[in-house]
Amino acid sequence: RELASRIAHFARFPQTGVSLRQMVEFGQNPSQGTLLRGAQFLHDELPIRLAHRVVELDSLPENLNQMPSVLRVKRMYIDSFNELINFPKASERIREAVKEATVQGNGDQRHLPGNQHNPAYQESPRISSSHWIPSIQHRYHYDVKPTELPVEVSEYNRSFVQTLEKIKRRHDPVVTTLAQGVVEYKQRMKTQKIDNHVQHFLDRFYLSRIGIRMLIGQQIELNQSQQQKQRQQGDYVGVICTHTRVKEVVQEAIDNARFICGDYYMLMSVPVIELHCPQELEFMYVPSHLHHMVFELLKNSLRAVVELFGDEAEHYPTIKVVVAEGNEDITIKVSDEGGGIPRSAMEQVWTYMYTTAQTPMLDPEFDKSDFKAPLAGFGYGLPLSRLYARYFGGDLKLISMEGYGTDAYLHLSRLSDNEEPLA
Ligand code: W6P
Repeated sequence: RELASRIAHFARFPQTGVSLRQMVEFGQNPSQGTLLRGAQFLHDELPIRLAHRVVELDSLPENLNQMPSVLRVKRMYIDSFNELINFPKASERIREAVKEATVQGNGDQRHLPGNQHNPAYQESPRISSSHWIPSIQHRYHYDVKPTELPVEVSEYNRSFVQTLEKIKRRHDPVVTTLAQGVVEYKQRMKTQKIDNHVQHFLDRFYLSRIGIRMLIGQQIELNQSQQQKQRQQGDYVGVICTHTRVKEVVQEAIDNARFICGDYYMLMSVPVIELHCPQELEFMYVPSHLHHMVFELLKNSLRAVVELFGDEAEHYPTIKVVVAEGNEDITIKVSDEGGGIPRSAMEQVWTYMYTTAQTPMLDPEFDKSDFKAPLAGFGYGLPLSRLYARYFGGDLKLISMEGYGTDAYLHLSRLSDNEEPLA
């Protein structure tokens, strides 16, 4: 069909990675003209990324790619792909206006990296100079004088953001839908383990999803702060905070995890979590990602400790969080004395496995209001946290002493020049 060949066509283009630094440089006090360039970049880039995912879903083994849940997810990607390629390109008038208002500097316009070396991409008629996003050194040369822009520019931006919001919402249930697919797959295959091939597919798929949602979220946020005429709120550029205060975010994660834990196990006394962190340490990051990862690690440690010592214990061994500041990395170590993980089970920790205890949540008849989410162990927390870490050039590692406890090392790159990893 025509659709199939369009998807195949877009999937032949390489995906273009963006670094945290580029996102920040692009998003600092963007004018409507800059936002339009962002919209044009996403208008080109998102269909490529979505097409790659559709092709990957199709090339899953026969017994997987025909499962209802997998087909539902594929449908979402195809619908969003269609919406984007049917979204009109900015009109000649709009593009001319933005180009006119652009102060031409020394002509050294820069592209997002990656594609300029790819001959296929250069042949593509979709690429025009308006696709280019200036880097910070050239920002002021290329910035746009907002007063000179016709209203059509902001109208176009607003309409594109609406499309992005719709797409983002459509894809909200992707993780749970695919998780349901994994459950069905394991039932059908009568196995508890998931195939290495499937594991790698899911890692790539979810990593790609993190990237797509980051770019979409950034464009939505930048438009909203521009519309509300508020200067950038404090240190925020979209969802990125240029001065993320590590101690503050980690302490917040500690408080939340302890609260959830006490509530879940109905504890008299919740394990103490000690934090050692340089008071003033800050770096460029997405605070919500940082919170998510640390919160996830702490829930695992709390669960291990409470389950080892029982929910009636008066005292638990303290969980220790140490934050270290290096030149390349900020590393957050979470240490618990929760008995550790057998070496043979280490690999399982990173696989996407919904254990039987969690299946009720995936039953459509199941009453969510009755359900008590397990403290940790939906099976997705750790592998997804590792993907969040890797997305900006970090990593997550576990070292365990069976019979004693576990150390989790969360490495976060502070260089912020790492391009998005795009498999
Ligand atoms: C455990 C198992 C685990 C996973 C992740 C982080 C901490 C811990 N502790 O016992």
